[in-house]
Amino acid sequence: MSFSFSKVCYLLVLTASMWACKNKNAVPEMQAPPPILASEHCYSGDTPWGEGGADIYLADVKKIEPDPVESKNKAGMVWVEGGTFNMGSDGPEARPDEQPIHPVKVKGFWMDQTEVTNAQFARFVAATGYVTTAERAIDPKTLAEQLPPGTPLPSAEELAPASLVFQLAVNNGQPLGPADWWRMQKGANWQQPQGPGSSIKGKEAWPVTQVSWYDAVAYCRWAGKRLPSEAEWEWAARSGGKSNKYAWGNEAVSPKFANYFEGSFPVEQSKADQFPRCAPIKSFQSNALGLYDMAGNVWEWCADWYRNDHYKQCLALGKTSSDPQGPADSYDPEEPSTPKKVVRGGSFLCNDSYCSGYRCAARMKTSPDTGLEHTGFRCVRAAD
Ligand SMILES: [Ca+2]
Repeated sequence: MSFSFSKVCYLLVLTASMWACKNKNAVPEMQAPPPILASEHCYSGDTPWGEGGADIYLADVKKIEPDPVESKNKAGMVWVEGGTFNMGSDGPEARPDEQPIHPVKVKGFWMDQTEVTNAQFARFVAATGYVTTAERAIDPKTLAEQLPPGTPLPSAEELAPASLVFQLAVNNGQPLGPADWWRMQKGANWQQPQGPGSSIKGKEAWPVTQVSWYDAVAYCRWAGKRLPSEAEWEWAARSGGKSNKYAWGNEAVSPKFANYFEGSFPVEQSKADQFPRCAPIKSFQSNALGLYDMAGNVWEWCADWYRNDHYKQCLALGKTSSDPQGPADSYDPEEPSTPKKVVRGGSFLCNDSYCSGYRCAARMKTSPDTGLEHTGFRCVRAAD
């Protein structure tokens, strides 16, 4: 079973239901899937790292200058030696977008040992005055581009600054979907992740959340770093490409390994779950490279666009992909109108009955303008 989500998706659910009420016979047309890319577009090596997306957000990201001190700061980073590995999975739990396994080579790189914390992000905001996506009203032009043609736009009130907050779903006997456990909360942002009244006070060592992909890239620019490619992320989670299922090995998930959802997702959380939401960084053992929370806690943005068929295209190249940077465009058949970036590693909401996103090979996708309570990031930096 897969999971994907975007702020637009949530609004689409609302607007589509309103549309259906008003126009019983009118159903918004979905865009046709884009054509499959020719293999030469797979792993386009000349695509600049982390480029692409909505101009309105990228314009502010590009204003961020690297901080001269931060750009030389390697505190909290480890060197990840490069190498060649089999990316993806063909195990019994492997979802179609993790297949087929294909050979990938990555150069060595520096990587943050932990997810970026609230304290780190606060220093970035204090230094730059950056305003995150969730703190701004939703841009109607960007929204319209992601909705099927003919879909009416939400009202100005619904476009007010907001972000997605988790709530336990109510079991009503009907199939449950993400709109049952995500709430679009006005005023939710990185400083008040559950909305007005919540706070990050005392949570300086917790991962920053409610940050969009653009916010993550902006932070990286300030820190003289970048987001990892999806291949770098998986290589690192596997402690240098090992074939283990999880960052800790092959033993089944348990509270000793990661912050995940203990209970019956999404309706009941076990009282024994020590961390019902985020956990402070380094609450669980690191992997063999000294990287923490490469499984669970918060999903982590990668630089790459998401395509469900990407690995098929990579294998079709017939050679090892070298420092791949993802496809040139995005396609998610579950939400064909919405371009998405890759997120990796799973979160405090994953468990084996649902997404098991803490497997090294598990892929997930989110639209780059979406902030979520369970999504953050970590950064990497090239060799000196
Ligand atoms: Ca994580």
